Amino acid sequence: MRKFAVVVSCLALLSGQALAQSLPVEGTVVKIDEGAGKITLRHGPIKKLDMDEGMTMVFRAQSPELLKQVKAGDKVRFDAEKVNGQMTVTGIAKAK
Ligand SMILES: [Cu+2]
Repeated sequence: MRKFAVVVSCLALLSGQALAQSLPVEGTVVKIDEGAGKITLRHGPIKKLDMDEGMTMVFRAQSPELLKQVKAGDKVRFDAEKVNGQMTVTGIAKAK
């Protein structure tokens, strides 16, 4: 049983890293507001959203689960899209 647990945790780690690499934007979590479903991120340029320079801004979280994966002060990688006119984080993971 112990061996099985080790294998499972390795898989979880690997998929976490693969996920982080598929997330194109680097940032740092400034603040999380779980009640409002919002996250404040300091981030680098996001060309597809016409942000040519880094900035600090509030994003809506696509799902509440996203906000449980990181905390204020974490360095992260994330992806964002404009959904119904609102800048929305669609994926986020703690960066190494
Ligand atoms: Cu921005």
